[in-house]
Amino acid sequence: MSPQVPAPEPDFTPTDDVFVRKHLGVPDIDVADWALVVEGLVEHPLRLDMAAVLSLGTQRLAAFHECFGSPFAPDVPTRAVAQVEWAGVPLAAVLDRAVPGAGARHVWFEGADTGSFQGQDGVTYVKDLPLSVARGDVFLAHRMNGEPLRPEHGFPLRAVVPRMFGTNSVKWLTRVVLADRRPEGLFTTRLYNRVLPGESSPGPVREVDVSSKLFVPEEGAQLPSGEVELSGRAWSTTEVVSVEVSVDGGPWETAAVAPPGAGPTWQRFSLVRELAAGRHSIRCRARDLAGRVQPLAGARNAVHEVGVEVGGDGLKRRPG
Ligand SMILES: Nc1nc2c(c(=O)[nH]1)N[C@H]1C(S)=C(S)[C@@H](COP(=O)(O)O)O[C@H]1N2
Ligand SMILES: [Mo]
Repeated sequence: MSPQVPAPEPDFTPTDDVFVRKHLGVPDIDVADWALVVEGLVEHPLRLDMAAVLSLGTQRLAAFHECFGSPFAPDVPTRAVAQVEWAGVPLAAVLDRAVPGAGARHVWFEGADTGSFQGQDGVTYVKDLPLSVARGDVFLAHRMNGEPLRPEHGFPLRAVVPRMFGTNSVKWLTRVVLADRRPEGLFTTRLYNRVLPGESSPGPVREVDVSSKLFVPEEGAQLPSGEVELSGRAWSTTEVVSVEVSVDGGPWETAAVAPPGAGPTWQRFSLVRELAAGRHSIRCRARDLAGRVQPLAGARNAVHEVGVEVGGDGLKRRPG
């Protein structure tokens, strides 16, 4: 992409359409009783109520948000992706106050949700990141798309880890622990681990894969024949440099891809294409700056395919 092309304004998924994931249910939290505790290997353990969090200042972060999907079906694509404008404060501002000790290497994030999962009782939702990664990337959000976080999205405060799968973005955040080791647990060392291409042993599910999704037309759409705009979004840990579209298993055609934004946002792609009457399958695949390409099948980020029906002359475009 030419550097002269200005980055487009990010587009956001309406909150009503953002997917919701919860392993242990939605905890009922009264913000008046809530606090974020920061402890472990820190010089100054903290207990921050919401006023103290707000006193750190409020910044915005536009970021795509993608669910990894079931840890029991690691090769099944979920296509659960959204883009959100978060408001909150970088974790670094909190860590600057707590001052991690010399031995601190890992940051544990604990949610207020507890319960049973996969037959195990008394489970808490805990995730962790290396301290250097957490300090650089983690954002603590109390607002989503211009309104306070809704209960199901982590009210009153959640972690957001840009360019990592949603599983890392701990909701209902109540405790941050600085430690010299990773936490053993269902969601850290047992589930949500995978072997990446080119590696021999499993590691935690963190960075997203290169991926793309067709937004328009949707699966099952009825379209008039003629020129149709095929469009969607593509994202990765780095810039998406190309998206190709294939109709009915035909050759891959190069779509127009918007330049990347300054932050961790997705990129729009589109291709205008003539479609004759009949049923068609449309697929898209993205390639990123690191040379990663979406596989055709058998992986979480396998190419997305939608089936559409193009009518003959009788099918008119529906109003609205
Ligand atoms: N405390 C807590 N945080 C959590 C989860 C959870 O079950 N409990 N689910 C995770 C998963 S798997 C995803 S994909 C995201 C989803 O965030 P959302 O529901 O706001 O879209 O939250 C993550 N954070
Ligand atoms: Mo998820």
